Parts: sequence; structure tokens; C-alpha cells
Amino acid sequence: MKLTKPLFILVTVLAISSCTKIYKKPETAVTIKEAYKENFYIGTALSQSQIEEKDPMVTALISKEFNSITPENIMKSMFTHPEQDRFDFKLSDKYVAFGEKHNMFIHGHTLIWHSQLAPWMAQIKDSTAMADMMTNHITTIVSKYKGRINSWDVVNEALNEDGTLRKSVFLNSYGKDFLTLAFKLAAKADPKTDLYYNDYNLCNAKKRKGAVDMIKNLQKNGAKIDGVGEQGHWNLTSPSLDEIEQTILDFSALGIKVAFTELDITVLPSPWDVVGADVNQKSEANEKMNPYPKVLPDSVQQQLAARYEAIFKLFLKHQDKISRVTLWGVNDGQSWLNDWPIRGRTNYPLLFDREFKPKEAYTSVLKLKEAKK
Ligand code: 9MR
Repeated sequence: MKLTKPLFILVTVLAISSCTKIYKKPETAVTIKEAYKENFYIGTALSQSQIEEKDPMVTALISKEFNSITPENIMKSMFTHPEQDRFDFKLSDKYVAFGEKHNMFIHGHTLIWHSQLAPWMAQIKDSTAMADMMTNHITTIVSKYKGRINSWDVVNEALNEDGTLRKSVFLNSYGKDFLTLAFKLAAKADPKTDLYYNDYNLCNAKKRKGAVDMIKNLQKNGAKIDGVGEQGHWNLTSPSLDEIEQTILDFSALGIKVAFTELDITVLPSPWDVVGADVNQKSEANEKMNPYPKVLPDSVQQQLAARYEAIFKLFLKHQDKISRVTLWGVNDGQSWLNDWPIRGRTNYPLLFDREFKPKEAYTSVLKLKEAKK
């Protein structure tokens, strides 16, 4: 049959539109990193077995869903610098190779932290020995990964809740300028890597003010600081969106980037909030404190999804100020919140469940971007 011109055009248009349908990526094929690629990096924290790629299914999920990584534990000083004259880079080499293989933004966590500290460092008493330690520690590690680790938590959790400097071996032996020293050493070892101060509870006004003053002081002392990491260990209601927004505004006003570096949302009661959990009635207390040992009820699942959605909506509003949003772990089974502040509970703080299936929270974060298109 010979087609008349109008009929030919109609057939062509229909063919093209049906092809577009066939080749349109199904909704489920859009992953979270793809959805947010124009906005900020979407990161996760890797455990040792994830770095070592013990489970190919998990590796595939990580590389599909995330474009930034943080080592959950293996780059803390007790692992990287266990003795004064011995560094151990076996695992951190694997970590960096993982990120490079999957073309990811690679974050280093962490150089100076009072916790998970190499025991020999805890013994340092005087300022010269502390300066020597910090020079060797920071210079060796940052130069080893120069040009390969894209950003570092140079100092982690140096503040008390009231905004004063925390008593630590660094403060006690060197004084408050240990912060300036740490940032200057890191910048010298790799001038191009981004340098962050990282802490939790920065929504607390006093602590935030302490952080702002500390960063201003670093800037006044001529140290390079590129960003602040707000960890984001939050719950279903607190901090409020207004408080979170205030941290974004206050820190970005200093001319630095804001990253959300360890995001997770606990759904379990806090031992400090529960009234009437009589510690003498142990099993009753356990049930109250671990209310969802088998499965998360739909109503809480939805609350979690709504909380994640509201938080990401706020992040999108301030996307020009935010460099990265990192979840503290890949799935619920891996989360440190199953063991803190009470051991052996079943928590549900992340975007993937124990079987690595995306939760409603995942879908709500993804949908937020779909809706914007
Ligand atoms: O998730 C980490 C957990 O496996 C460790 O046992 C714990 C030890 O302190 O550290 C956890 O990660 C912390 C991070 O390094 C710094 N901010 C607080 C995190 C949760 O405790």
C-alpha cells in the first residue's frame, strides 16, 4: 500500500512516540545519585567488608545508588597509625581504590579525633611531642592520598555541647591552636583537597555558635577551611527544620560549604526520654526500649519517609550551599544505631532495609526530584 503524505507523517509520528515510550527509562531505574546529580553528592559510609567487596550484590547497590563514600571506621587513627613509627594503609588503600574504580567522590574520615584514637597518641603530654605527632600523622596520610582523596574531616568533634572546646589530649597538650595547626598541615600536604570541620548536634544554638567562632578563628589565623560537616544523627522530630536551616545559613555565611556527613534518623525511643521505664523490671524496660524487634510498623515507616522527605526538601532549597549528603551506612542492618545508646536493639534509620530493599523513605526522597521535573 502506498502511503499518502499526511498518512505517512501520521505513521512516522506514531512510530517515534511509541519508540520514545519503549526507550524511556522506567521510573525504578533512576537511582538516588542520578536523581540528585545536579544538586549535591549522595554518599554512604562503608564498612570494612563493603570496602573489601565481600558481597557483589552490595557492591553493585553501592555503586548504583551512591557517588560518594566515607570510611565508617578504617581511617581512624587507631587503624591507620597504630604505633608511633608504624602506619597501616592496607585497608585505606583498598578504600581509595574502591572509590576510584567506581568513579566516586572520596572523603577521608578522620585525621584528628579524640575517639578511636591510637593508644600511643593518648599518652602524649607536651606541646612539642603533640606538634611532632600531628605533623607526622597528617602530613604522611594526606600526602599519601594527595589528588586522590577529595575532601577530609581534618578535625572531628572538638566541641562540647555548650560550644567550648572539649577536653582532649590535643587541647591538653598543645592548647586551642591545635586546630589551626591541623588545618595548616593538611592544606600544605594537599593544597587542593577540601578541608572540613565535622561535628554532631550543630543545630544546638550554643554548640553552633562555638563552631562559628572556631571557624572564624581558623580563618583569622590564615588556615584554609573549605567546609563544615554537620553529622545529622537525628530523630523523627528533632532537630526542627528551622534549626537545620539555621545551621545551613550560619555556616554558609562564613563563605564555606556545608555537608551533611553522617545522616541517619533513629526511630527508637531514647533512654533519656522514656519516663516510667523501670530499670528494675528489665524485660518491660527492654520491650519499651526496643519496640520493633521484628518489623517496623507501617505508621512509623511512613513517619520516617515523611521526615526524610522534609529534610531533603530543605536540602534542595539550599542546594547552592550544600556539597554532599552522606547516609551513615548502606542499610539498616549495618547501622551503629542498633547498638547505641543501648546494645542489641533493632533500628531502622537508613534508606535501605536489612535485605537491601529500598524503603518508603528511599522512594519519598527520590519522588521529591521526580516531582520537580
Ligand atoms: O559508625 C561508627 C561505629 O561503627 C563505631 O563503633 C563508632 C565508634 O566511635 O564510630 C561510629 O562512627 C562515628 C563517626 O566516626 C563520628 N561521628 C559519630 C559516629 C557515630 O558514633
